[in-house]
Amino acid sequence: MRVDVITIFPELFGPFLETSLIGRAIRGDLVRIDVHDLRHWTSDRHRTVDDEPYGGGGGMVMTAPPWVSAVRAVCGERRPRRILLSPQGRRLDDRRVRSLAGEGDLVLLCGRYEGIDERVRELVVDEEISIGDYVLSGGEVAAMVLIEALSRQVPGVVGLADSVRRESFRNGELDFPQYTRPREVEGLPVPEVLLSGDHEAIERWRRAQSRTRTAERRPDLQAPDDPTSKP
Ligand code: 9WO
Repeated sequence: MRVDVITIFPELFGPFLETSLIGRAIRGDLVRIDVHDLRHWTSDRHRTVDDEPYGGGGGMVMTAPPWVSAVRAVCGERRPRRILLSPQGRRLDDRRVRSLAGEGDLVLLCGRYEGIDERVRELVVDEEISIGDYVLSGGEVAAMVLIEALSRQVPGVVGLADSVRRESFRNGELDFPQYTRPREVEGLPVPEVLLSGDHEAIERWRRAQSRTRTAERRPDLQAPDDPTSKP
């Protein structure tokens, strides 16, 4: 997988791309992530990327020319999917993550200020994605969310034990409760069944917990392999 990110704050991505799972994936050439400074594609002395909105109303809007030049330069001869992170986008979920992971190359556009000139969308954006219904100060953190979720779908990035555990979410169910040592925390014990050594009983308990939790907390999640669930 290859991802190019365009932002006016490339330094935000440094530690994120060096740390843990993603750092290892990049060093192992499983994913390639290049971060580009939008200001590189400005031509004035102050490297300006924003201007006042036509029609007034205050705030600043990102100007189209640097974006158009940057996206075209980063794409070169390639035809990557060009994604703008914004609250106006389609909501990201597990299904979309997996389908994007199969897309191949992506270019992520991270906006700032009060918005981006609409012609950027018309000229160099294929799709807008939101990670949730809230406004951030820019698209960078949303891009990191997308990169992290996508990287986990690349074969070899996540270990086997974890990838098996992930199946529960793929089936549309939440994780069961987890416990580790010590046996007791401030009077709270570990459920007896987990200490029993009865692996079938443990599996049944975990499934029941997952089901109850999903029904209580996220009734909107479907469980396609559960014949008692709604269509
Ligand atoms: C800022 C603002 C301030 C006053 C009134 C309205 C306003 N809208 C915005 C705004 O949407 N700014 C955006 C900041 C411009 C594009 C990049 N920014 C952004 C992306 N904020 N939040 C996201 C985002 C991206 C993905 N998923 C959730 C939020």
